[in-house]
Amino acid sequence: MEENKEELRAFLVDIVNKDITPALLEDRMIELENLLNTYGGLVLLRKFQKKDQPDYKTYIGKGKLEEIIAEMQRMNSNLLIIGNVLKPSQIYHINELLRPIGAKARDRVDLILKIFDKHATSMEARLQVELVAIKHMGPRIYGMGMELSKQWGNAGGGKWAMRGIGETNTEIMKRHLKYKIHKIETQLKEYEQMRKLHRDSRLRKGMPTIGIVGYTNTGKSSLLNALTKKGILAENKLFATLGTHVGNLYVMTNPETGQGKEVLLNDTIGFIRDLPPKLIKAFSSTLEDSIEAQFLLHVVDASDPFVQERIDIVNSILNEIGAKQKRIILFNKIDLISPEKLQELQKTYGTKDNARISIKNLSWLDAVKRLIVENL
Ligand SMILES: Nc1nc2c(ncn2[C@@H]2O[C@H](COP(=O)(O)OP(=O)(O)OP(=O)(O)O)[C@@H](O)[C@H]2O)c(=O)[nH]1
Ligand SMILES: [Mg+2]
Repeated sequence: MEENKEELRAFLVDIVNKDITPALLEDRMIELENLLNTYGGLVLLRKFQKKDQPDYKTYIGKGKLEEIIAEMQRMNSNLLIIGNVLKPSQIYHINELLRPIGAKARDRVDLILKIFDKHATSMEARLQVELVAIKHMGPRIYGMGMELSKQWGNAGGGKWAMRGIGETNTEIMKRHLKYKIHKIETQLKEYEQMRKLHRDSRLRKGMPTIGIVGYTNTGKSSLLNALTKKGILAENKLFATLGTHVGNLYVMTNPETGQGKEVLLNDTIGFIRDLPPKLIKAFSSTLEDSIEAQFLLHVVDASDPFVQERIDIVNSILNEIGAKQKRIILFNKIDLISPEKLQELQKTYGTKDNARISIKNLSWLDAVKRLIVENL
């Protein structure tokens, strides 16, 4: 990607509702900053605008945008990150305004896609990212075609003739992208079928699958590693995991007879707020193993100041992808919270069907295994 070559010196802008609390505003900013850091950029300035109705043409209000562009030029910034999901024409118009100062604009989805692109290592994940990128960028390209045809049309006398050229190019582009989408979807179908075969064979063997889900960076991969010694990359980055990882775990189902059972744990992509449905859908085949799982372990970062908000976001995405099974919350990272906060969590969420864990201290391992056995 073109941006990888030059140092990214970014301005972050978030357009928020007028009634947002300062704490939530700060949380959104930190998350946006984390996304940019994960992608690999330097934050020069953070700005927000309180606005209930985004600007129709440029999303950010006109005056505010002019002010931002002038300041970006002064500070030699080459990237404007907008923490919202913009319409293709809006991002196009902002980019046009940024062109004279040699900078570009990206919205939240662009940024997440670029991170996905950077982290996709398996062939399947790469295909999924490519698919969603085309679906996301496609309308932008058509939008540009429309813009161009309008500009050409207004420029000279031959309005209809010139518009014709713009539309022809758009049509060619549309056809090309349609073909590309079809090709990728066919390839992805093969992976999906392979996965289904594996799932069916596990079912025949009576081996249950348990899905590990949760907000991004909460410790899902760390949990799988701790339980199965799988050695999956776990790092302090958003969306470190793309695609699925499975690990086997042997649990004792009857301590008296020494009888046990092998279960499969399934780790997958983390969730984040404002994730557009089409982005989730692109990963639906990898999420399928979780949707089909016997139950879900929902990993929550206990040290997060917005625990309930994160739980709600994950639950709503799970509902959206049709995961109906039982969800068991595991509060992770309890090494990072005070005994008072721990008590508070206990009071709010109870202890039945929930567990408190920390990957830094493995004394909880047996409690989690017990929870798994109880729910098999
Ligand atoms: N202090 C502390 N850090 C933890 C704990 N569990 C995980 N981490 C750290 O949290 C970061 C994220 O861990 P991951 O296991 O990669 O999280 P994930 O949920 O798989 O993240 P994504 O795949 O990016 O969605 C890593 O830096 C871990 O070392 C814990 O119990 N305590
Ligand atoms: Mg992970």
